[in-house]
Amino acid sequence: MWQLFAFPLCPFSRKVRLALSEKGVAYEIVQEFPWDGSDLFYSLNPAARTPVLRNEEKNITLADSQAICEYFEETVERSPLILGTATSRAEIRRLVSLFDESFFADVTHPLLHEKMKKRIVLREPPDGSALRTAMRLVHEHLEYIDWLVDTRRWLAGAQLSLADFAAAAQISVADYLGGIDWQGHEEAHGWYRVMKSRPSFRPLLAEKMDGVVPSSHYADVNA
Ligand SMILES: N[C@@H](CCC(=O)N[C@@H](CS)C(=O)NCC(=O)O)C(=O)O
Repeated sequence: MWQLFAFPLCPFSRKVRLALSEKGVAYEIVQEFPWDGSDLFYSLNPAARTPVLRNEEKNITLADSQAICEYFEETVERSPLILGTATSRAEIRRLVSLFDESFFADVTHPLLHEKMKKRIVLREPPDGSALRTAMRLVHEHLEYIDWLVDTRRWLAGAQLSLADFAAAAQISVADYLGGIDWQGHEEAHGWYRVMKSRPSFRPLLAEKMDGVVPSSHYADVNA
């Protein structure tokens, strides 16, 4: 059995959870907070970041969400998520990296820092100006998703892919933290509602992070 070392609001762990679930790979969660991790977690990933995936029987430890997703892409045939021609696969990887890096840096990380870490770890009030900047930048990312959805069936092209799950994972954390305003982003909103209603998404929407209350519409698949 795979064990995923993760905490509920880690967007990279969410991306892995969605991919594992789509591929039908069973796993159990070991709750781990990177800022207060166990000796085992730090020994498994000296970078001290979630997600880490461990299979003790097979003596396999994987770290970094993209390395983990690529591992299962290569070892599990069911539900390919990096698929199509070499050009299509390059486009999927480009978008995954855009959401993992730019969306995270512009939106998810500042929201996590101001609304989660300051609340439960640092015991400091959030910085309003950092939150306003994140709320401004989220519109630019949602505008780009509007454009993608307007011109393609799914974010990276004709097929559902890891790009959709990487984006939805980041958005779901931002939405939990009240950082998503869909006004003026009907296309992106419609796409996210479809993502949210997939069975793989359900366990994420049902889960809460201790000490951080989700936005009122977060778990509503119609909102
Ligand atoms: N590129 C890595 C990024 C992982 C990452 O940044 N994880 C965050 C949590 S969402 C973390 O562990 N940060 C360290 C900390 O908060 O102390 C991946 O895709 O897995």
